[in-house]
Amino acid sequence: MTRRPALAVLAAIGALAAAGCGGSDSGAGSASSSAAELSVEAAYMPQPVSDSMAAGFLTISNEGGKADELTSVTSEAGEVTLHETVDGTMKEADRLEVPAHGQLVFRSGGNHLMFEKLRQQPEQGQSVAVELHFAHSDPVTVELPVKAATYRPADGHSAHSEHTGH
Ligand SMILES: [Cu+2]
Repeated sequence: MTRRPALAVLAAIGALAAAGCGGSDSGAGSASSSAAELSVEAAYMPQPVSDSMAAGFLTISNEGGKADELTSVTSEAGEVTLHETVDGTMKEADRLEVPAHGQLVFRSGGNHLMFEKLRQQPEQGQSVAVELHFAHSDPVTVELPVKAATYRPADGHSAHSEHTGH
């Protein structure tokens, strides 16, 4: 009697390894010259109108030659989830890509950080600290200054209606 579960397991591991890093070039190892190089700018939180919920926006730039992924955001202020807007409807995202030589942009009407179960309602002039966690890069801590509820960065527009569905 022969048993072959070991083979099946090996095949599964092989498939995982192949799918793991998404890159078509080089695989693991000596990639120090092509790692993601992340920086964050334009972070802010419009002063929330709700005492338990708020949105946050920022831009993550990647100067490096390798893509990374934002996998989660944590904050002492409350629970944070990633939301993306697809065809005008927002939905929670497990992770969002930061493309090589590109940007992951959170802005009104598009991707946003969703704060829920806030311990206290942030007010203009305060700031909210968040920690960004990535698939490959080290975590990055960012302060989101709380702006007026009507604050819009240069090309923003009407943000409020999009959160009435929560
Ligand atoms: Cu949302």
